[in-house]
Amino acid sequence: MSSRRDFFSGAAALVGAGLVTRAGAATLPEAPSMSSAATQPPLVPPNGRPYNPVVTLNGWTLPWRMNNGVKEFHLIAEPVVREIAPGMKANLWGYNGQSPGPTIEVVEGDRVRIFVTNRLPEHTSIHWHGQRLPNGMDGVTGLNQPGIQPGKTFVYEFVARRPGTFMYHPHADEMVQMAMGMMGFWVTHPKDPRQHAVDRDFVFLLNAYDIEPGSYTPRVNEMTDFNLWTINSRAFPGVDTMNVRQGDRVRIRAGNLTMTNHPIHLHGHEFEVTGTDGGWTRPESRWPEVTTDIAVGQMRAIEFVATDLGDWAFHCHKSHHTMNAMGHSVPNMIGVDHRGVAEKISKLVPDYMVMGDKGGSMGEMEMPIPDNTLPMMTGQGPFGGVEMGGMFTVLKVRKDQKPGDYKDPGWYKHPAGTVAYEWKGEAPAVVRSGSAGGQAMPAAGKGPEVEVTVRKPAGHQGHH
Ligand SMILES: [Cu+2]
Repeated sequence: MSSRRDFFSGAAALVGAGLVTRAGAATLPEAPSMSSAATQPPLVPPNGRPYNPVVTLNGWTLPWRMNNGVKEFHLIAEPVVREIAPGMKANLWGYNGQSPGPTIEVVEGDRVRIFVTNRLPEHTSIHWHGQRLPNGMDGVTGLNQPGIQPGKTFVYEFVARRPGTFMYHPHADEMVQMAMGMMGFWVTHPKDPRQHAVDRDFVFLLNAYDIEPGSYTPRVNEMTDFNLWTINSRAFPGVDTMNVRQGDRVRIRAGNLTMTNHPIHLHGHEFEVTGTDGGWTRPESRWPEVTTDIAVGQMRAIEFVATDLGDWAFHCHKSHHTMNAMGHSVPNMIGVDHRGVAEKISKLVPDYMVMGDKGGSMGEMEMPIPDNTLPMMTGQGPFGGVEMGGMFTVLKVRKDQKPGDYKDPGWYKHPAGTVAYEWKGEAPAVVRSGSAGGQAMPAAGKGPEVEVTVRKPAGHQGHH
């Protein structure tokens, strides 16, 4: 029988989280399962060595049991239904009820034993990306171990030797299993909790799916043309915000398990990259940034002090990664006055959609979309449509966000006189130069014509 724990917030049900089993050593540890895609509060370690727990955006940390000094976890690879954002669910493969799977948190030097049960219709394995471990624990099917067949359980055991930021994912039918959402985050905390201590430590994976509008299951043969760019398998406005207190030292750790790079950009603050795949960066190697590129298979930890109050955008800077699933071959209609035309075409082609003729502002546009599909650009802010999707969320810096409180404080209330405003005075006539400009260069290959054009009558504005 499963026990139900209450320390997780709201209606989120953590099922079967018995941290100590009745029967003891000879049994499998229980495998807690998460039914909610909401961000769960940090799991304060109930036993073992102390550490400062992380917060997984739209995710949770896997409880463990101690067995003669060994931290034992139980992962179940299985089909899951993941809410990508309100209004859209996806049939994915994941671990313990969700995709990504739960975050695993251990302490440098911990001996760790992970039981992996396969409830998928094909074999799998887990590779502990970035870890120092015995070769036979590295999880590459065929190279380091046979695949875990459906219905079977394998045991991985190693000492978490190096503190830092890691990921886990299958090394078996990889392209399919990762395109279906099989992945998770791993943090090995330093032995001394005062080392690298921060006030808030957020973690998530960058991932991507190819889900046709109106359908539920990713296409798994996709190599480049993904249409849903997600933060921990959530698309904006489904990505929870990162809520911090003014003056907090904040760390954000991201791992990239998509097939392309993501220049991750933070507004309002400069950060430093304090951790990479290989561990902590040396302080003398750091420089300030507002964007850092995270390549395929990489992990990055960035840190900053949240000095400035407000709601600050945090997003991938590839603009098509902050949009949700869109059709292909959409023509650019900027400058085309199509008033009345769209309506006529819609009668002939029901799913016809016009890119805005004034810059494509679709955030405010009402158009019919298939069931189980997110609008391309959406999310309501205090001033209207945010016109974003995909890899986008908000860092909320507040004076009164209590330590340990991760609840959304609502929208920022801007002090009077600090919001951009509309100019309502006279607009002077714009004076433009009538010349092409003295610096204008003749077109290539037109050299001999220059002398000819000199003879042309005054007033001609061609080449000089
Ligand atoms: Cu991106």
